Amino acid sequence: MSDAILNPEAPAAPEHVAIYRQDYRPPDWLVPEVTLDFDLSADRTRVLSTLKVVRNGQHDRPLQLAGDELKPVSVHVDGSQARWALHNDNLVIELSGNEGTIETEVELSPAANSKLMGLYASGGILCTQCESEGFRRITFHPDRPDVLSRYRVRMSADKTSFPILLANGNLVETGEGEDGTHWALWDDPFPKPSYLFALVAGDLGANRDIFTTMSGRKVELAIWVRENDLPRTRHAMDSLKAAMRWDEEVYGREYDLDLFNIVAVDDFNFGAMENKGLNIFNSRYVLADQDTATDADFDNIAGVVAHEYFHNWSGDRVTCRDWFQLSLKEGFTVFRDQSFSADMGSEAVKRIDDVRLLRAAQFPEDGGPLAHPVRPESYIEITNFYTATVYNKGAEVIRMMRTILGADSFRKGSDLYFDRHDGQAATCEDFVTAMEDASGIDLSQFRLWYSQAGTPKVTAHMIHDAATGVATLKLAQHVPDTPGHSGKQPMVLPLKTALIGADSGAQLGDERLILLDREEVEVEFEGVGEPPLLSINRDFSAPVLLQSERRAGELETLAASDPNPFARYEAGQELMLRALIAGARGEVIDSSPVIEAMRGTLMSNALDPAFKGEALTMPTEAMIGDRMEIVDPDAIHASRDALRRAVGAALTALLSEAQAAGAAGSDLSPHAKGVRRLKSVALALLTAGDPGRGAELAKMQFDAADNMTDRQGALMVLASLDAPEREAAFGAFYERYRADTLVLDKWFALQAASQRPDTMSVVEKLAAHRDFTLKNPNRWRALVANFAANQWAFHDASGRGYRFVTDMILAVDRLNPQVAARQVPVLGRWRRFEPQRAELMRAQLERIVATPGLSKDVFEQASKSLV
Ligand code: 0A1
Ligand code: ZN
Repeated sequence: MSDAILNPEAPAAPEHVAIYRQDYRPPDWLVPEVTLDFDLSADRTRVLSTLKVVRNGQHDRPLQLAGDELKPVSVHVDGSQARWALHNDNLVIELSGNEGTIETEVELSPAANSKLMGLYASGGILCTQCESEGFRRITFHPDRPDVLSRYRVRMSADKTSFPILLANGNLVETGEGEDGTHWALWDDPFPKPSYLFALVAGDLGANRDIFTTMSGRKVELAIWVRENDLPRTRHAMDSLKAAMRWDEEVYGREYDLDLFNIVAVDDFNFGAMENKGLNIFNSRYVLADQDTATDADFDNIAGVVAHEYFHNWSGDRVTCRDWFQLSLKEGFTVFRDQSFSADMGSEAVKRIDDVRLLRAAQFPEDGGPLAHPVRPESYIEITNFYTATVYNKGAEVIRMMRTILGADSFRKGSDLYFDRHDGQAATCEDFVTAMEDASGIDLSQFRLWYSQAGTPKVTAHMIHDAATGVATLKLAQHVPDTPGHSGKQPMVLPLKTALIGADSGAQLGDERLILLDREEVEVEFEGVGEPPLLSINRDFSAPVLLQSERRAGELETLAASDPNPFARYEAGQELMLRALIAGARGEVIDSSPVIEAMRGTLMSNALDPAFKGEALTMPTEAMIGDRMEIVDPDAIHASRDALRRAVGAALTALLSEAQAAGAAGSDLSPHAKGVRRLKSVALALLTAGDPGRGAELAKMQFDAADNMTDRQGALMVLASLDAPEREAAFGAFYERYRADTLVLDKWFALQAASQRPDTMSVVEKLAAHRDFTLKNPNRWRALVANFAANQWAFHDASGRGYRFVTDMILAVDRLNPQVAARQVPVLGRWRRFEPQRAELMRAQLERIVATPGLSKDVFEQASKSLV
């Protein structure tokens, strides 16, 4: 029943309209105060909202409150029934004065909310996800990030089912209600946009701790999980405290509330969410112990816990003006979490991992139909823009500013940014301006990193004049065209560069920071006595594709002796890539340079095991494909397999030694993690050389493991073998962990990633397995995303893989469009493949676009991929 006085028939929703950055207008109405009253239950939740609204500037436009699948039960303005109308889900209210109090009431069913946006139920817990536009699924509201309000939230629920009631800010009061209910009143003193609102109601236990801030304030910390998961929260708590301390020491940022809560839920679309004072996490980024989590899981937990915590300043205290500015908080916060993780472990290994991710996820995006700038110009569905470009390339942009400014000026710039914009909704432009103002360095041209998409290509060519001792480095850049944008301007590319003596293997002079800011630049190095080798883009100081002529033996020398660990790693990878690409082109390759480089790495006393593990990891099949004009998955697979076999057979003794080493599972030091990493990398190579022996060794490693890293490493090797040990190990793993959701995801993922001729059939069977479900994003991705990332299997020439993934996208789209849409880009890469596969992929995209009732999320990704 509604008490509408004016409620004309709502016009049909406009189909998938695009929103443009240049259309930004400040909000018509501000909302200084929000009071919410929740009467919570899984099937029927009543939400009463009271908004204090104030006209913003001189205009006569009505108040527009966004809604998504909401039906108003009642609407009142200043206590009286109001004139309102629904236009495309939005509530439009004509207000005569400049202020008003708006009360709306709606009813929701959290249990029926399969999109996991707004208020939903996960395993008996009620929780919210509001970024980007989920708040409008809870109540009518302007729901845009530049409307900041103070929130007061009352929640009431059945005491037995929901003994714990949490929201943002401070707990003001609790009490008992009627019929076995209880209530809690929360107040958040910091004005915030609606996307940072959160509440949780559930039967949860807490791991509690205290953190004393740099000014001596005590903060109560709590990580809320199901009671029996409490023992698995220790690492997350340690990570949280380390992150809080680090942000004080490195950025001078102190936590601002008296309590900080983290809640873990099993059903969550992304990794975690930085709601003010109440972070909500996908349980995979909270729960870990030696027996169920790998070292990589532990590292990811530390990284995500830190990321969400760091958002308290870079996101919450200073938020985004509009969603085009998303990288303002995400790029900066990713950079902050990367730096934190580097400081907690090995800087070089962390950089290698981050660059690997950038190349695997962002470079393909930048080179494909969905390429967009770090600050996009338009979107249809904003959740499609939580991308590797906005996050990871955005982090690279911040990193480059720090490289150009130097650490001290960068810190002055971040201080100025936080001071100047505290409590505001800011823009990427504001951030760059603060950096300029603090450093005195002009970043006008540098701003192109925010507006030009595409990975710049850099070519390097060096000439050495032995007589004068002058080496001349000629550099050129080209920024490729991307959809809707051609004829780009040269960018500012900071390239850390040094010369290495070809004879001595020693660095010749100091490292230089070259700013390549025109199409072509020439740089001279003097006093170069011996033939120089080029060590360029060290630490990956600019996110570019580098093409450099290399003389015979150059990469080998750099891989063995470049004093910059990242550059050394790069030279080794480039050496492998050249062999792998040649092999995929059908050339007969000499594998001995790769074998000798790997032998050198394995025998080195100077390198730590973690670095060795990285250096011995061959580029993935996808990465090889990214470097080829046309991707032929079968040829790439054969080439990589052949090189792995050759290495495994040639280095058996050294690899066996590395595989036999081990570290106590309870030891989480960087060294112990490195030993385990190297152990499983060595096992994989050994197995390539001798599959029979490999199967035995892997099964032994699997059985003897006292930690998940060794166990999963062994199972990963077994997954691609045809041996009785494979079935035995997978069976044992399933029996042991079938009740553990997160570990069972690994069981699905490993099979989906296996490199066997029957992987497709196995994956199809797994989609019908009783433990598979479309409703849990982690489980769906464990199977579908891992399969789609398995280049050789997914790109089977029959097109069966494309059909399967499309079926899964369409099936999950009906429940959860965000999960579905994130899987579309793998099909969108069709132009990169040989014509038959390209056609088969395209046909599936056509099929998606033609599907009735498609979400706008999937529509945007699929239709843009076809253009
Ligand atoms: N701001 C979060 C990311 C996030 C975005 C959307 C979500 O739900 C659809 C959830 C989380 C972060 O960067 O961690
Ligand atoms: Zn974030």
